[in-house]
Amino acid sequence: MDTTINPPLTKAPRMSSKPAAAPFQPLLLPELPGRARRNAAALPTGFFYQRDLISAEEEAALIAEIAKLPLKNFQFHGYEGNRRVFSFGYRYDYTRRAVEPADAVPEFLEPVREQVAAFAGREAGEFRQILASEYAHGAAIGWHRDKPEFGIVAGVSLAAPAVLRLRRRVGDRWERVSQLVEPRSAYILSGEARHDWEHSIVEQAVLRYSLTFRMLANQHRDGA
Ligand SMILES: O=C(O)CCC(=O)C(=O)O
Repeated sequence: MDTTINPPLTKAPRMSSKPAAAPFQPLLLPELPGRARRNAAALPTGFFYQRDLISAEEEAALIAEIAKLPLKNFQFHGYEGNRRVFSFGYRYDYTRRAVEPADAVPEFLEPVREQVAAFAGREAGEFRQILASEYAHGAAIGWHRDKPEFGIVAGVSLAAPAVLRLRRRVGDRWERVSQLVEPRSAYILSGEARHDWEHSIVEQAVLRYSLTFRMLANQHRDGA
């Protein structure tokens, strides 16, 4: 990774156009199994969480637009995931193992991209990919690290909460922590959280949408 272009965030960013953000407060979940709870001392360096990044009205408008998209089941090396997705800006083709251009980012996503960028202390245009995901009842996302072609990653949750799990290998055990990601909240994966830890979303009990904003690891790839 070119860290001059995509450096890890080192401090909790602040939003500029909203009232002062509530202090960063990891929500360690009481229902975690004992082993995970013991390991859940702190969230990884480079992970940031912000409640109420967007308003309820903004959330409702985003859900209405996302529900209209031609969402398709997630395709992964010939397997079909049970969440449905649509990519803007760029998409990752798992067959070709490459980042490919996708539809232009639509107007309706610009305000939330601005809010995410303000939270991350970056420019909106740096978040070149936006992935809209729909998790119907029973949908989940397994353990993974985002592809190395992407840089800093941010997620906005809509409609329902979810449990975002994080883990990393430490010797012969897994260090684990979980964060409840509430509707209208945002999280950032940068630095260690992005590159050393895997993350997953626990199977959903109720319909949830998310928007995943990704920088490219090499922002110069298309002349920017
Ligand atoms: O829904 C989320 O917040 C997680 C999305 C995610 O991990 C991904 O698209 O790679």
